[in-house]
Amino acid sequence: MAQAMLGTMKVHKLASSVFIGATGILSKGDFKSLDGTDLANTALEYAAGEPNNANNAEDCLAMNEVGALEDVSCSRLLPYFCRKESTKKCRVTHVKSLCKNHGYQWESHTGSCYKFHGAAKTWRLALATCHSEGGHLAIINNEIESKLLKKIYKEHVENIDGAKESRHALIGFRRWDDGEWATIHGESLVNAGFSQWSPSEPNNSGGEKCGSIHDNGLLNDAPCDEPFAFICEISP
Ligand code: 2F8
Ligand code: CA
Repeated sequence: MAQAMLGTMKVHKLASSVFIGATGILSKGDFKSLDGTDLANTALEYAAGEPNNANNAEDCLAMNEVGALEDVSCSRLLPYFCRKESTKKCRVTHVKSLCKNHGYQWESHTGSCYKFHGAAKTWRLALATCHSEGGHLAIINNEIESKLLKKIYKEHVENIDGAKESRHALIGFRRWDDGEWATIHGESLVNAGFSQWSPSEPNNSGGEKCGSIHDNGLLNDAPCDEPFAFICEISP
């Protein structure tokens, strides 16, 4: 993998480092890949003196032009690589194994798997938690998925711990700076396939820019900085 990345960097004449899919955002210094693999147990080659957590502000990993790793600030602007499994069959196999490893439940009706996190977190930390498991905050793409998440919510409501309010759980949409509500993948709610707000929502009660699912399966706007339960999804 690293060799292929180095080859691509050469072709594109990238002299600087590139971000790789691993961070220590959730637990400082414990670098994990985006699918949750603990990098402490992996043979990695760091550049000399790295990781050094300079200014106590380096929670992301980058690879330099000779293939060695260094920790860098997540706020830096660097090139990056994306990877997508090549065939649908291959992606499904990969996803099913991720789901199993991280305690997600596979749902044939939607072709995704889901995990209800009862230990409440703010929207941003919930987003990072789903990413660390190889998933994303759940996105509702149709009524079937809304009903399914409502059912999952009901099954786990008793496990909610530390939430500001337990009648809703955070999912993957928010109001962006242009004022529009869109999913974490940048699609409008209508284009994503589900835009039904719960009655009287969004009500921006006390400043609410983050998305949640109400216990009736419909959408709510919720405060970004208060802890709530949340639902992650892994999809092929
Ligand atoms: O469902 C109505 C209302 O419920 C809560 O406010 C009492 C939610 N806020 C929090 O949970 C902090 C609102 O988002 C929701 O509109
Ligand atoms: Ca609201």
